[in-house]
Amino acid sequence: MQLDFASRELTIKLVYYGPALGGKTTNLQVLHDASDKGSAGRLMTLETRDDRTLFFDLLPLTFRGRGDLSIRVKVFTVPGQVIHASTRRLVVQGADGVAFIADSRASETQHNADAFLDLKENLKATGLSLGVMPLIIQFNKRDLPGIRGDEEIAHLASQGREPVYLAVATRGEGVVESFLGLLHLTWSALDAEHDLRGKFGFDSDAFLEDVARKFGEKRSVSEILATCVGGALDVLKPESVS
Ligand SMILES: Nc1nc2c(ncn2[C@@H]2O[C@H](COP(=O)(O)OP(=O)(O)OP(=O)(O)O)[C@@H](O)[C@H]2O)c(=O)[nH]1
Ligand SMILES: [Mg+2]
Repeated sequence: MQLDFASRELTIKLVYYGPALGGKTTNLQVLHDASDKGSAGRLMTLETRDDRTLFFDLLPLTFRGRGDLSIRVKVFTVPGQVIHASTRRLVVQGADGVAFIADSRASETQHNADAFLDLKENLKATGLSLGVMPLIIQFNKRDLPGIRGDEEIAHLASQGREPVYLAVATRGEGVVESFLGLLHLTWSALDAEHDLRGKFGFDSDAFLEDVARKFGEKRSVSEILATCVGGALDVLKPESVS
């Protein structure tokens, strides 16, 4: 998080992490297309000819909070291919929250697990810990054959504290839900740490409602957040994690 007192601008960094071809770039494209044009900046992507992310993607979003604080959210993706290990470490540096985009196909289970371990190690290398990082998990590609069933995912979700969302990113399903789940968790963690509400009178519930409207959502934020299939949406305080 960066706070510029002079311009009353707060910047947070969210990172989409996960195995190669899981759908991270697709998530950002959907967010870019769904958001109103006043909020989203240009989506920057750097890809090879076969659409693989080479360095990272960046989607800058700006929201005017109620009061005079403006919030910038920089959403990054890492390149999932194994060879880009050092780039992932650079991109994840200073992350305030992480969305892990998993591939739902049973055949990809090992790739998901490898990428999750890679996330954990890269966070550790940059002085961050997965234990206190606001994190959501998205099981993407629910439209494909050979996926792990809803029950299996619900069972997995019930064992962890991270909110889990199901998605078909190519159809835009579950994408805004995952993003709002992540923003909610990240915001709550920052508020608990820095008392943004006390210092700026910043109303995070109203902020999230505003963000949902910017994505053309008609549902309330609590309805959207409740689409997660497991995990907890309340925030662990850093001191409660050993
Ligand atoms: N069927 C299906 N295909 C998807 C879905 N989401 C993404 N894809 C496709 O999967 C491929 C990879 O998607 P990307 O978004 O480029 O994946 P990525 O995670 O950014 O991949 P890297 O940049 O290599 O890490 C593309 O052809 C997408 O169209 C989905 O929900 N269902
Ligand atoms: Mg990509």
